[in-house]
Amino acid sequence: MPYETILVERRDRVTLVTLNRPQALNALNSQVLAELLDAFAAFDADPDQGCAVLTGSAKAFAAGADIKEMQAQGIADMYAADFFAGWDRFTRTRKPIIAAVAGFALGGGCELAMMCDFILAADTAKFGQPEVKLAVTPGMGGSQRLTRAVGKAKAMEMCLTGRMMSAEEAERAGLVSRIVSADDLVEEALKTAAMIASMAPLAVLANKEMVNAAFETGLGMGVQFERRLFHALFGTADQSEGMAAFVEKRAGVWTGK
Ligand code: CO8
Repeated sequence: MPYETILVERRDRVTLVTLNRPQALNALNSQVLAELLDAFAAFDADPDQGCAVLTGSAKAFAAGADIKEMQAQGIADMYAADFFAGWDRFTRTRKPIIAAVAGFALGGGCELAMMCDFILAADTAKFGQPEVKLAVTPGMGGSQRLTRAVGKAKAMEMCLTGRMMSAEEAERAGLVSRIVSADDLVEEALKTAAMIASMAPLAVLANKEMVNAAFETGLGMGVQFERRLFHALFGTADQSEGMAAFVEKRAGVWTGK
């Protein structure tokens, strides 16, 4: 499928996906969604790819869902099409995705960043859920993921006032894992992705799955789920190789088996 709204590059075992609608500050419309779903399905299915980076431009990661596309829609259109339910498929990508965010990550843009596995923020990043100013609400999971990430007080204030959070505040609140200078953002994200992609592939999948389970289960079930996945990895060739390599003071060589 040829893409018009995103750019996709493969760098060794890392896929770099760049949102590319500069005229609309990377606003997310149905075409962006379809192209992202296609690109990330291909990434997930490719055994040579281990981690992805999703980024935007220096000015905007994404300034939200496309207001001009939504403007004329009524409830019948939205409900019949289950508008934007396709984003749930994005969250089912099994391999890790790092969001590299510079500039505006607003509304659906903030929600998309939060659907990724972690966020690296440029010092220029600004996060917000300004939908209330359009007389609507977050619709791609923002009220839920932001609340889990930063707690009720900040999430409630941001959703009710639409105010933006700076990169520093976002890091303090736990929304982003690290801040890097805007000039270094994509290279740093690619470096981090390459490190993840160099790990044993099944262990990477298992680590992602178990951290995500923390959002869906209580503590007891979550700890049990972790222990069972930990046990399961002892059926893999890479576990034998990883532990032998440590004992023999050499680097592990992974087969993904
Ligand atoms: N949708 C469509 N177009 C947009 C959007 C957007 N979200 N954001 C910016 N643009 C367009 C502008 O209309 C403008 O286009 P044009 O040149 O044709 O007029 C172009 O991008 C540049 O934007 P500005 O001139 O406004 O740039 P500024 O630097 O002056 O301002 C801002 C930048 C502050 C980011 C400003 O553009 C802005 O406030 N944008 C809207 C932010 C917003 O409200 N986002 C939330 C959208 S609603 C949403 O995301 C809901 C998600 C859930 C939906 C799920 C449905 C089920």
